[in-house]
Amino acid sequence: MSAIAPTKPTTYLQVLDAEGNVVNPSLMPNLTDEQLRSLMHKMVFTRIWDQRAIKLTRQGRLGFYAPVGGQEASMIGSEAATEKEDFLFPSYRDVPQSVWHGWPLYQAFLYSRGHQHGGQFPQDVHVIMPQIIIGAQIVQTAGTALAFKLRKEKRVAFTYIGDGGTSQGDFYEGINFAGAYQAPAVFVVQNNQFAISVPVALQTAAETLANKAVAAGIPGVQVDGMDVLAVYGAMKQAVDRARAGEGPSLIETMTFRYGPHTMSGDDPTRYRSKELEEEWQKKDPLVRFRNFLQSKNLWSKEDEDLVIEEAKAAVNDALAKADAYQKMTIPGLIDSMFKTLPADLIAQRTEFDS
Ligand SMILES: Cc1ncc(C[n+]2csc(CCOP(=O)(O)OP(=O)(O)O)c2C)c(N)n1
Repeated sequence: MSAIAPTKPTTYLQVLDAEGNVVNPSLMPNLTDEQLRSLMHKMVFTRIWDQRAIKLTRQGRLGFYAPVGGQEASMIGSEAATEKEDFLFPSYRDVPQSVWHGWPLYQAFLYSRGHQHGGQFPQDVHVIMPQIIIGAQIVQTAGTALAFKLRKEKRVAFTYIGDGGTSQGDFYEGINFAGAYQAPAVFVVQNNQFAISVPVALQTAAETLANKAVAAGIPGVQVDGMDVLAVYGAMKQAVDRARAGEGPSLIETMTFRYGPHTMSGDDPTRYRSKELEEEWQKKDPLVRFRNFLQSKNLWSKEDEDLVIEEAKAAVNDALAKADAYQKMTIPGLIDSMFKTLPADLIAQRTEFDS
């Protein structure tokens, strides 16, 4: 026997197969029919708005946008297992979780356009502006979770990072800190297999990204990220553990983004094969969950059509509200930064006004 052995393989959780059959009944989360329908509602809504957002970006009506198609189960299943009081630290792709956690859609559109009001969250919405700096949100989550622990608040801080982000120093720093202080945090690694164009195999020699939790002394689990029930179940356990004072967890969701990295110019056909894309499209989270719900008479074509109409109307309303929102001005930007303006900014503002 060699004294130096490879890392232990990670546990992999799956509830539904690609056709929507239950393959692991013991992992089935405890959800009411209404909660099951709500997961489907949110996934369909998100798919429609994502498709619309892609078109709007092409028309120049939105600014920065990172497509989410394919990742709905990973995003919706995880956010649905949290409470409103829990604090979300999203990254640029995590707009759906932020909206389902309370961020008004029109503000997400303003954020996409670079308007400062997009990031001025309502007081009771516990979400911070999506992070662009890869990994910074992991450290912020660990710190916020520790604050909840010190204040004896039964709240959880949760966050998302991509596969590529787990190569960043902040990732190791944050999960280590959370582990050391047993802070109530949940870290979701959405492994969509590419960091822009770089595949996971070029990022790390780790067998799985969930295994990275081992060094931080926290539990790590790998989940079928195209299976909303598996994601929900894993997240619920992690959130419950954190709230009960049992410390942080890391969840790696195996998923795939169908679109480009962002709408700002990359072409996935230059770094991904058609076969790989087709292979993952066969695992589509909406198809399998729709099959599952229909087999239980919990979803119909009429239900789906209603959500599609609702989503289209919501996007139109949000867009109209974003269009009508007061345009940003330089004095407005300066005034919004401080309660009392410092002298140098007063001077700059006066110079600008004159
Ligand atoms: C600190 C830092 N370095 C580099 C970048 C540029 N950058 C933006 S997205 C990205 C790749 C991220 O890939 P991944 O973490 O897998 O997330 P995904 O977008 O696939 O969900 C990089 C390198 C950045 N935003 N921040």
